This record gives sequence, structure tokens and C-alpha cells, in this order.
Amino acid sequence: MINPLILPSPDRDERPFVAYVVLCLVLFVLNGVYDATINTTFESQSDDKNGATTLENMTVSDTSLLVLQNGETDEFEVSLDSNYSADGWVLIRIEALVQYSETTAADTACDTVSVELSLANGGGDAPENSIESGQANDCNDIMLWMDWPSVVDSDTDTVYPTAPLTAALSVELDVQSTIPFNDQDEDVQVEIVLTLSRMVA
Ligand SMILES: [Ca+2]
Ligand SMILES: [Ca+2]
Repeated sequence: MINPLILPSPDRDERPFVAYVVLCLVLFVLNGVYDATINTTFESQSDDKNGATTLENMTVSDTSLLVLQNGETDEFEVSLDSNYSADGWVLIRIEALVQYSETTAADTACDTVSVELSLANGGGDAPENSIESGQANDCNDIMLWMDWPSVVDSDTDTVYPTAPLTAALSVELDVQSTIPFNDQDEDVQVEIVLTLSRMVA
């Protein structure tokens, strides 16, 4: 007689495993969806200079993939509505990152990408430091920014931009190619990060 312990086990029901795999796939896709929407982060720190007040910073960011044809200009925007200023937030920094590579096969000439950063409707003083335009023809990243003084360190005269506001990044593509008619377009990844500050008693 064969010991039942060494008999092959009957086929196990695989449905729970399949359900698990499907659930993982759904979560993976959802994660991608959320990555494409506006992200916010938040930090707070005590301000020794002002005693009982606390500095709070928040970033709001969004990314997009622009697919540009040769000679085309496209724009990417991040807007804040008036809820932010109603809650005491002011704008202290805008940062824009532009990344691309050559996506056309067998093309060794990187395209030329020209970018401009602008702020609309926020009001306030001009930025203290900024690099508002840039260009790359070697597939290197381009970083642009506008900076206002820190809320903690600034003199009381600084008038900061406030919501509603729109930060816009204009991106122009000029295709370069070593083979005539080989390269027509480019994928350009763009990101805008807005940093907001407020002092809370
Ligand atoms: Ca090219
Ligand atoms: Ca290209």
C-alpha cells in the first residue's frame, strides 16, 4: 500500500492566485495614473527667530510628456486657484525641468529644444533670482527657475506672488538630423514644481 503522504497532491485551485495577479496589475496601472497628476508635499519647521511662529512649506508639482513636431511650440502649465492664498500661502519658487533624448532610430544628431518659463496672474515683485529661458542641442537637461526671498529671511517689503496664478513653460523643437527626412519629432518630458510658504502662529 502506498503511503498517502507521498501521493501527488490534487491540483490546487489557482483562482486566488490569478485574482492576486490581476489585483497587482490594477494597482500598478492606478499608480501610473496618479503619477501623472498633481503631487503635493508638505513640511513644517519651527522658526527660532520669530518664537511662536512656524514656517510651513508645500510643493505642488506636475509633469507631462510633450510630443512635438519639427518647428512646433507647445506649452505646459500648472495653475493654483485662490484657495491657496486664502489659506495664507505665497509663492517663493518656481522650478522647471526639461528632459529629452533622441528617440528616432539611427539618428545621431540631438534635436534643439528651446524653453521659456513665465508666471501669469500671481502679481507680486519680480523674482530675486531667475533663469527664465534656456536651450539645449545635446540632449542635456534644461533647468529653469524663479526665486523669491525666503519668507523667514525677507524684509517686510517683499510682495510675494499669490494664487490664483499660472506657471507656464513654453517648449519649442527644432529637429536636427544627420539623415535627410529621417527625424521629424521628439518626446520632451517636462516638470514644473511650485514651492509655497506661510508662517503659522
Ligand atoms: Ca535628431
Ligand atoms: Ca528627434
